[in-house]
Amino acid sequence: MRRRSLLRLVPGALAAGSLDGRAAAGPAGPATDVPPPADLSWWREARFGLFVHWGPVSLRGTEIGWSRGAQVPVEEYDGLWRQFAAKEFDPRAWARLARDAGMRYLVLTTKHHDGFCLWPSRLTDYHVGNTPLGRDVVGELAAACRAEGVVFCAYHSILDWRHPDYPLGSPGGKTKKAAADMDRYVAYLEGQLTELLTRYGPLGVLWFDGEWEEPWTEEHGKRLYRLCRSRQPSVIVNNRVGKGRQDMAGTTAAGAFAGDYDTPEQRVGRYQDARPWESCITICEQWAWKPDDPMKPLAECVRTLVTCAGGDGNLLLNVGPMPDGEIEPRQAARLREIGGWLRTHGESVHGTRGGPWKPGPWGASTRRGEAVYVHVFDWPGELLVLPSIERRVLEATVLGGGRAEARATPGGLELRVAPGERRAIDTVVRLRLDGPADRLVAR
Ligand code: FHN
Repeated sequence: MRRRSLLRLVPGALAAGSLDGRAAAGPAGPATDVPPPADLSWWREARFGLFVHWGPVSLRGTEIGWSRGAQVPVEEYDGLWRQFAAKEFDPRAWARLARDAGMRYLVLTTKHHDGFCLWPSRLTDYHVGNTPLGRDVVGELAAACRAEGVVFCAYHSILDWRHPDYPLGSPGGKTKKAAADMDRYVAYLEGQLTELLTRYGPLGVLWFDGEWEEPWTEEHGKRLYRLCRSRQPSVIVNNRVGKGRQDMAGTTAAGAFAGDYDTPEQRVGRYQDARPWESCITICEQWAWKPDDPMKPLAECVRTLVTCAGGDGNLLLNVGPMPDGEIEPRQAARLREIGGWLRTHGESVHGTRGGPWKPGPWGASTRRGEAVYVHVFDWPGELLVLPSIERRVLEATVLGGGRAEARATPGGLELRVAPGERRAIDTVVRLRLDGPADRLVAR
């Protein structure tokens, strides 16, 4: 991906009263030739979603898209659909797993960089309908999500290294196609998005990707954004629709068309409350399934979620289902463990905003109404001392049970929880304040 030398981070300074549901426009003000950003309030409340990278490539256990013409010869890669039977594919089980993990939305790769479509598109033969599986994965999963109360969302790659009209090819966009026709490819892309936007009911988010290559322009991005919002006015569209994303930090360049939110990748975004963001991170290392792929421990998963929420952002945690259609049992078990933690601590994540104390080596904080949740990962000692806030603490308790003390001193707010009552992963101290917490300045 094209990398910019200088990382220009969006400053996290909190202007009092800016914690509302609507996405702020890009740093240089709203692009006038696209509709205003969508309403992100449900999505911001959700805080936690499941990312699913899946396709015939899972039969090879190599990385989706990128291994085409690299670890896997193009011909072999493009022939994998013939063995894609996925006999254990159970969309209801995927949706239920997301719900049990405490996730509120699910983003499925409808088409990744390899061009394979997980719905029976009328615009190509290279789709799941022609495989031994033969089922409409998008359609069935959208219905299953609705049945389980999980918002269904669609990932879609703008680039397509297999499509003859897309100018660049595998491996990794490093080859050129002499007979390509980008206008014809854009018509194909827009045609497929129209299928997705008109066949499967409301989509929560359109999660675009693969916008970084030269053939795709900002004008293409704005046109696609207009198409999506005209078909589904409430669909949320990420900042990978145009050319505004700067780098893997996922923030948007000043003045660029920004879509509705920023997308840090494989890292937790920095504290930012003026513009929504969501970190996408793999539960293992690869996006698509790989045998024995090292998996993140529970503590890391929980702390990553909490640090995203403490930075006023979302976490989209990724799994790659196996070729038989099952989500690997150890990954499913990890997700349920996260769900178990959220059953006790969910009030300190869902429906909260980040701050008033920005994430630090000690942990992070979140807030809602008159409550502030201090998430302590590592106690610096007997006390944790935080900068003072312009509110009195009326009561301090430990979520899940346990006593806590909060003492305002000239040196700051002192928090104390006896070692025996602390939690290994995250001790969540709930502070009840003498008024709303949303106007407290983050620091
Ligand atoms: O190349 C893709 C990658 O396979 C994966 O889909 C991630 C998810 O955000 N995005 C791209 C890399 O930036």
